[in-house]
Amino acid sequence: MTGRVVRPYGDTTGDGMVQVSFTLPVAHDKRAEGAALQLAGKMGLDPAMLVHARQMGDGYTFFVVYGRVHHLVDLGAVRVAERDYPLLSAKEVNTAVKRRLRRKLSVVGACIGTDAHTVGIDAILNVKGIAGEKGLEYYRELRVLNLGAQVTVPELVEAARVERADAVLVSQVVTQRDAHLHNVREMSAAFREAFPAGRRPLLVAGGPRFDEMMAGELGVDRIFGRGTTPREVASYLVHALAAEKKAAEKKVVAA
Ligand code: B12
Repeated sequence: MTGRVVRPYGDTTGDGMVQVSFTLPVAHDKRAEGAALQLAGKMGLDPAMLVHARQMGDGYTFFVVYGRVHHLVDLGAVRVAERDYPLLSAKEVNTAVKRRLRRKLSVVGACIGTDAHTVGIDAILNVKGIAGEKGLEYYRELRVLNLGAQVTVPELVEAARVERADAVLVSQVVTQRDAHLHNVREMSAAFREAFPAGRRPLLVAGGPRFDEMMAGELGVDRIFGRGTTPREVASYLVHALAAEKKAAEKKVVAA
């Protein structure tokens, strides 16, 4: 995917039409609608058409605006975290864990901070799974402890120590005031302090509004975003732990 330039599509190919929605702190009247169009114009929508306006409680109005942008998207300049490991079946994951670790792979998961949105982490961990895939509990060679919601960082570190966790999976759904970023940074710093280098569990964060490119910045090994399936996570764990084990063996040989 290099060097291809595209425009948004609305009614006809390449017409540049987009739809945006936002809320302004004003009661719904003609002036509020004008204010919405002024904002859309400043955002580069020209022409801009107001297609929906609805008062949201006292003094707030929600708007949907449809309009043309003149920007181009350069597909060659898109940067995303692409999957750089093979997608394995449950059977292949179990076989790989057995062969490479010769014991069960221990996973501890939680939703940290004040976040109580457990549906995402449950979808990854619980047998029930998501999108027709079973969760990690289903994998015979994985031992999973799901701590649930509103787990504190010290509780998580302690559980990881008791369980001898190979991987710690943390979910963050609420992003108000960048809570997800602060919580993950705090978590990764605590694990670095509590475990010596080379003994720290693999740290994985997930949630719908993470930028998957931010793993390094947040101090975790991997970030999974919207629409992640359990199989992707299980395959990653096997891949990452095998790579770690290889690196450790190389060090021993070199010493
Ligand atoms: C259900 C829900 C709730 C339920 C949660 C029940 C529960 N047990 O989880 C309840 C009613 C409790 C709730 C409460 C609140 N909610 Co709510 N909630 C939702 C809702 C409708 C759906 C979330 C969901 O279940 N998605 C389905 C799962 C499967 O998707 P997912 O979380 O993205 O998970 C997938 C991936 O992200 C990824 N993933 C997620 N975690 C992890 C972790 C790892 C390790 C990995 C590998 C992958 C991974 O894999 C999953 C499977 O694909 C969303 C809106 C929406 N449509 O998303 C709002 C939403 C998340 N809630 C929101 C808010 C504001 C709240 C409240 C603050 C409301 C209030 N004022 O009280 C409270 C906060 C409570 C708290 N302390 O956290 C906002 C968050 C806004 C923001 N920017 O942060 C949202 C976006 C609604 C909105 N548009 O305003 N909520």
